Amino acid sequence: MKKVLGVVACAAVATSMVMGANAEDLIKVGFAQVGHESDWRTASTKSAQEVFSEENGYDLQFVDCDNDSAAQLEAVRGFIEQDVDYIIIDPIVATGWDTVLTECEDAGIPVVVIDRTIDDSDKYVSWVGSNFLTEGKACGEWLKEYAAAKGMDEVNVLVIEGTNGSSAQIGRTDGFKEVADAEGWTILDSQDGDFTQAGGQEVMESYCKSYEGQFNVVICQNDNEAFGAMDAMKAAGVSYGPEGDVVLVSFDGNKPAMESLLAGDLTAVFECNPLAAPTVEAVLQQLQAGETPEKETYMVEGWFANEDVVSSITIDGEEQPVTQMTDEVLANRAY
Ligand code: GZL
Repeated sequence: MKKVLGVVACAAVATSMVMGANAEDLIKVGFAQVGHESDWRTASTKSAQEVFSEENGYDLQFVDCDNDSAAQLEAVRGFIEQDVDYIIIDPIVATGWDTVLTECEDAGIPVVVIDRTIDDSDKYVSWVGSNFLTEGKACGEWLKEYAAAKGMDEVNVLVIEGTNGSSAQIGRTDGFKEVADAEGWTILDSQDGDFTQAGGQEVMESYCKSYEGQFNVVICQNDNEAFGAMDAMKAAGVSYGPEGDVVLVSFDGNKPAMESLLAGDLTAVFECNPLAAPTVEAVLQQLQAGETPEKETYMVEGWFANEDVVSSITIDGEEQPVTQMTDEVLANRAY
């Protein structure tokens, strides 16, 4: 590929993490991060910056792509221009990747995908992340058991989705819908809250007007949307939580959400582990050693509830525990 000097006009500017000498001895890694939209993202970025530090032997070129797919593609092309050793991508959306991944391949730069998936190209060495379809199914299977235990004769659901087109939104939506359809539940509406607190509040404000008195379950596809939904429901006089009129659940499980679960605002949380960077680093070390890493590595994550009404759920034939949130469980959380 011809390399031209030029400024890569990018919404986000690569931030070199190298302060000391001997920069040429460091492994140069370009990381195109989704953005800074959520607590989950903050934890993911912090983990990556700790792992790919200069003292660990890395020169991290970090780009926050601000949830802008065009900026993310430009960031990756910028890494090619800089001739980094490896490129890490957390893809904002799952498609539109084959062209730029071909450019990475032509430049001889291995790509590792972290967290979300790329669904229209396999021109990357390895992916490390979560099974979003399983997370969605876990939410559905838990609600099935919870509704039965609580004698809920109707389940009328509102969903606040994550960034549309992201694999997290696709998987969680499809997984939950599979159970909802099998159970005959009514999904009254399902709109994009963009994984942000403001987005969750805006969608929930609209829902409180359009579906007043019609819903008894709200599924938020991340913690921050759930915090926004709480503000909207409070303002509309809608009660939520185990003692309220509405079952409110979220995905992710960062500390603020687990505190909310313990306090009885959230009824259940379906964990999505943001700490994939150490596993990605192990992949890079394998590549450095000339070894072939696994194509896919899944993060370990669990399911949590405020009460011990449902002690386990079965997902695709496998029984999995549901952990009741307590002070002790909260104190032992890594993030
Ligand atoms: C999922 C991750 C999602 C989180 C959100 O792995 O990509 O993006 O669920 C984050 O909090 O914004």
